[in-house]
Amino acid sequence: MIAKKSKDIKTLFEAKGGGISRAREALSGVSALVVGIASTGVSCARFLRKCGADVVATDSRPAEEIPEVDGLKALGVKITAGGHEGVDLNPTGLVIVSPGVPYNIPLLAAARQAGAHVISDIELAYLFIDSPIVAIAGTNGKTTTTTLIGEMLKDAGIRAFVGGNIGRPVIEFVESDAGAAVVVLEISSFHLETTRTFNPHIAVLLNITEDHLDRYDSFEHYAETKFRLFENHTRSDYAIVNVNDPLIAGRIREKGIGNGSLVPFTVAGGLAEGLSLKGDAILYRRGKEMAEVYPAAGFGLRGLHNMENIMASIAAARISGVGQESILRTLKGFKGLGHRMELVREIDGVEYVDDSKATNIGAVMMALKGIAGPVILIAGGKDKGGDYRVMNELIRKKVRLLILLGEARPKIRDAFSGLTDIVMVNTLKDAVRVAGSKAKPGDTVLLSPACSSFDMFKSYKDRGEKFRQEVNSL
Ligand code: UMA
Repeated sequence: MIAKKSKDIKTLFEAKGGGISRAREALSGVSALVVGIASTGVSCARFLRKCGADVVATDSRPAEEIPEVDGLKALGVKITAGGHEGVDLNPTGLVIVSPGVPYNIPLLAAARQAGAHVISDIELAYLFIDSPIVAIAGTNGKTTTTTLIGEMLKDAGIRAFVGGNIGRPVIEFVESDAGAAVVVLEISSFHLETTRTFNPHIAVLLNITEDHLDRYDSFEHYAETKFRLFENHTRSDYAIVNVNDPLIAGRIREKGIGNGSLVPFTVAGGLAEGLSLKGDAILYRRGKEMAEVYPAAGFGLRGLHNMENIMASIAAARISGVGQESILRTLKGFKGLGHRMELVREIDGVEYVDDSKATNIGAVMMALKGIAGPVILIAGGKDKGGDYRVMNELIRKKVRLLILLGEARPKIRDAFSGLTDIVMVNTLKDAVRVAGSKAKPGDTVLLSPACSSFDMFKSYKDRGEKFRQEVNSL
């Protein structure tokens, strides 16, 4: 039997833009495989069918656990669920892989071997987007910065789509055919593993600290993946980067950071070009023609890491055409996002703070640095393979009591033993009770786990909500 041959898609990557009408021309008759049927996979499968592609979607979860299966089948998507065995790669030319699916599972290795183009949803969408893209990457601060830039554009009356890792798959933008003056995307390293021609006009890199080491074979591998953001930059693009981050600064010194114009920022001060702090002000200088001053205080966002997010947002918004007034109005009105250093309640002089979004070590370090008094830290969850000992100094100086929870408990206890008092608990309820019974006025009880939540909770949001409930029942 002669296998059905997929339409030749080589030319797909040679053109760009044209929205859904070019997508229909380019994708009609293409055999596509969608790997992972969660929010990204569902939106990509739907889009590809709309464009006339033959679509197979596969997921390791059984069909009964995937609510969207029936809807996709009704659109003509063929489903292989409960594992990837039996997926026929023969006619497949295009493979769209969800960010949560590891890069090298056997199915994807076999697809590459068979000559298929394995790309992320970000790359697929990019091929058809006409608007300039602002992409925000970094280990921490991505969602806050992405949201801020979106709000600044909105305040200035500039129509923007905001999506990506923040929770709204970007292919929905292409599918809607709504158009926008700017597309703002939160980009994770998972996305960047499988981009190819993706080239954001404005690329922001906030920081790189250890994360996702359960997925990457080394920290260098994780960092290199993040630098792919700049890979296709040309001279007309912009690289807005935090030069106070030692890894990013080192990279710029050694290899540069793509061919775009460099817009550096730092909270350390003293830059002749870019954004830096001087006393209570942010100075933004570009060449001889631009020198602007913004206040560095009086905003709802607090802490040095948020100052970095603010600087990056100012630069991206200004380059996108937002005026200073809109920027300031947005910064003054923006209260921050939930589960990030969020004050839940104060009881008898003790502040209870929800930082459930701190799913890696760097985020916890930033949280501890931002708190002046003693801390009772609730940490632990699903380990992501990092080395907790980089926090030793901060734990010794700031943490009066460490309450550990979840799968990572023994590993964290071993890392910090002898540095502070440590208590192991089985539930978040017990963690909050122990914290409440030991806290003294002036203390901060901080949930900042340094781990993902999936061993005990649905998500970091779920963990944060449960923490809030327990604190409110104290
Ligand atoms: N799966 C397989 N085979 C495998 C492994 C997984 O089929 O070998 C399946 C899973 O059963 C699941 C699907 O693949 O059904 C995984 O999909 P997904 O995790 O990519 O889920 P989506 O809903 O598509 O969410 C993704 C991003 N998830 C991840 O990167 C893990 C979301 O980022 C993003 O908001 C969404 O796309 C829309 O763009 C979340 C995230 O945790 C917030 N991101 C990481 C982070 O911020 O640290 C990078």
